[in-house]
Amino acid sequence: MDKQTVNLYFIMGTNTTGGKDPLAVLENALKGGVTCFQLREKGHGTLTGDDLKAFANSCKELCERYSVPFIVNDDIDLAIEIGADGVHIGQEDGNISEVREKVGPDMLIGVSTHNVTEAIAAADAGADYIGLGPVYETQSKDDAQPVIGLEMVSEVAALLPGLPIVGIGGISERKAGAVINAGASGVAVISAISGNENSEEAAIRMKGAVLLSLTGIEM
Ligand code: 3NM
Repeated sequence: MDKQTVNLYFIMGTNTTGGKDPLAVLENALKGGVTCFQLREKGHGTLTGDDLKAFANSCKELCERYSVPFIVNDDIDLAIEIGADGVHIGQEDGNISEVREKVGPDMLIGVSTHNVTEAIAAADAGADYIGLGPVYETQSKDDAQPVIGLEMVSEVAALLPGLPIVGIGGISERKAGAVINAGASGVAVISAISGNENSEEAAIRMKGAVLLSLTGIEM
């Protein structure tokens, strides 16, 4: 998997948009240039069953229109059923090689990691990319682990130079550059895009910050 694919990784569920229409938020984020999208339908009042499937299909269609990979969080069966581009799993969601058996050779597998041991284990087991966090304090995950800071990003990036590493957790437009400078290939965000009144503008500015740090060129 190309490191550029995770430059600006947007995560959303129907309960993370502050009442705004989630499909409108997603489309605006896509217009603003997000490079990857994960549907993370978790927590109170979220969709299940056929409603979730229909919503996931709508997200997938939108992502296809913008040629952006569509990744499903946790729900491997749903990812297979609707033909998602990838699945993202946590440390408690089973063994990566078993997931690979299930999804086949082509689907991307991303894994949430929080330290060097988990990152190396995920890479060894064939993860296509890892999420690494929480880099900063986050309001978007109830059971978030303790903050790992930029030093951990640098440490993991130095150990796994070939692996796309996505920093996650409390990353704002202002902080994105530092995460990239520490060695991440990209940043994954919920609130920085969906919590903003204008998701397209937020994505454009965030992408600019990421690309400036990666290339030194103002976009
Ligand atoms: N996973 P925001 S932090 C979904 O550390 C998620 O693994 C994390 O949301 C981890 O950009 C997080 O609003 C929430 O902080 C990210």
